[in-house]
Amino acid sequence: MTRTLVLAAAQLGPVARDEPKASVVERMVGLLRRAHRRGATLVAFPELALTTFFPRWWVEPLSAADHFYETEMPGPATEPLFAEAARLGVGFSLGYAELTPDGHRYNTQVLVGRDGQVVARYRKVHLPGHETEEPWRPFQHLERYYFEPGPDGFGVWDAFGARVGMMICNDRRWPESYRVMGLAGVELILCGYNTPVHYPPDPSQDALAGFHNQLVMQAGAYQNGTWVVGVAKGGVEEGVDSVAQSCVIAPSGQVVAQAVSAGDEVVVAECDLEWGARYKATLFDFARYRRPEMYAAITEVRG
Ligand code: ING
Repeated sequence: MTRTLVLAAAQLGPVARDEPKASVVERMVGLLRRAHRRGATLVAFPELALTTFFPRWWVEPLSAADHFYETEMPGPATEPLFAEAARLGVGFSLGYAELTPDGHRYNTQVLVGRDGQVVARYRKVHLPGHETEEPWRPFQHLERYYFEPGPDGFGVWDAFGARVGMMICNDRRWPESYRVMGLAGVELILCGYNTPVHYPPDPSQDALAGFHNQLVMQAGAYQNGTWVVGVAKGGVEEGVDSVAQSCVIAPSGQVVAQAVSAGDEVVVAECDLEWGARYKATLFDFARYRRPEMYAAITEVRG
C-alpha cells in the first residue's frame, strides 16, 4: 500500500522592512495557487515569512518591534491566506513572530490543515545569535533578544496522512532536533529558515553556507528515515544575502527537488511516505540498535 503526499516548498525572496504584511500575504497566496495547480495538498512557507528578518536590527524598547509580531493566528493580515488555502483544500505551514496575550515572544511555526484549521504550533527551541547589540557586526542576529526559547519542545502530529514534525532554521543544525522527532516516528519534517550567507563570528564559514544548509538536513533525514522540507526566505534582503536553495529531501538523504532561484519559487515533490520505513525497519531500527545507556552525556551536559 503506497501512501503518497504531493507537497510544495514555497520559497520567498526578500521582504523589505517596510513591505506591508498584506503584500507579503498576496505573494504567498500566489505561491499557494501555483502549488495547488501542480497538485500539492501541503505547502511549506519560510520562517518569519510575513516580515523582513527584523532580528538583523537592534531596536529599543522591545515594544518598538511589536508590529513585526502576530497576536493572533489567523489574524487580520493572515486571514486571506487561510481563506484561500481552505477554499483550495490545501494545508500549509507558516513561520511568524508570535506575541502571546501574556507578553511572551516566540519564533513560531503553525501547521494548518486542508480545512484551514490550525493543527499544531511549534516554537523554535534553538535560538542562535546574541542577546544585545554588537555594533562590530555588519548586521545583527538578535533572535535571543526578540524571542524566548520555545518551552514546548518538538512535536509530531498525525496530519496529511503522515506523522508530521516541525523545526525552525537553526534547529536543523542540531542532530537532537531530528532524533527527538525520529523517536516519535516522524515521517516528514517541515523547516522554514532565514540564513544569512555571511556569518560574522567566523567568515570562513560563508563559502560553505549552502553546503552546511544541505548537509545537516540530508544527514537528519537519512539518520531518522524521514522526509525533510527546507524552505528559505532567500536573496538579498535589506542588504543581507541569505541562503535560498529550498529543497525536499527524501529519507535516503537524496535531494529530490530544489529551488533554482533566490526569489519567490514553488518547489513540488511527490513524497512516498512508506520510504522512511525502509530505513526505520532496517539500518535505523532504533529499538534494536540504539544504546541510550551510552548516550547519557547528550541530555546531562550542555557543552
Ligand atoms: N538563522 C541562521 C541558521 O541557523 C545562522 C543562524 C546564520 C547560523 C549564519 C549560521 C550561519 O541558519 C536562523 N534564523 O536560525
